[in-house]
Amino acid sequence: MNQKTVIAAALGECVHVAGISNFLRLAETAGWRTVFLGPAVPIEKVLEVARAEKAELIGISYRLTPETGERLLGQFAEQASELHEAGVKFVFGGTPPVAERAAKLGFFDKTFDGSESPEQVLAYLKGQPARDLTASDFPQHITDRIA
Ligand code: B12
Repeated sequence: MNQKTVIAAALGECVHVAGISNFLRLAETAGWRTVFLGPAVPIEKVLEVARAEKAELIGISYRLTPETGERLLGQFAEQASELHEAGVKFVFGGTPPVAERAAKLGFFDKTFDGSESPEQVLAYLKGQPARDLTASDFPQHITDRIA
């Protein structure tokens, strides 16, 4: 079965990539092929690579001024509308105020604001419905935790 590809980048002038690399690492454990475009990537470059890599999921991040982020994400959604209509999924990760504005665009399949646990992010990447975490999600014994 051919692997699905996810690409991810920090958009515009934002250089925050720690969260993106954590996300892509989880995506690898969920069986995705990952392409990391790094910090401060222009909109055009993200879309160019998305087409070249036949990405099925595109992750973008912005952690600076919320108002600037809102404008940039609006431009991104406009320029990515063709891919969006073709069924490519888009996800956003950022600070809570920017994530709130991203969610309001109604463009992103999912937005992450840092409050979600790695298990919840992994569940999304595996296409599993988000569910409330129970005690069993938090192994009680060190050996289980290490596993
Ligand atoms: C570390 C950090 C830095 C580091 C970045 C290092 C790096 N390589 O990423 C450095 C020192 C470079 C930095 C620089 C600056 N920073 Co800074 N930084 C932070 C900080 C503390 C951490 C952010 C982070 O990446 N956390 C990693 C977490 C989120 O990862 P995680 O939990 O594993 O994430 C999970 C999920 O949330 C999800 N996820 C997370 N990210 C993403 C992304 C995608 C695409 C997806 C799908 C999922 C996803 O999946 C992950 C796995 O489960 C934030 C505070 C914050 N809360 O954002 C401030 C913060 C973003 N920075 C801030 C600022 C102001 C700056 C500077 C302008 C400071 C300066 N004067 O130079 C510069 C900006 C430079 C620029 N042009 O971007 C402000 C922004 C405020 C604002 N409104 O603008 C913040 C909010 C701090 C603050 N409270 O003031 N910063």
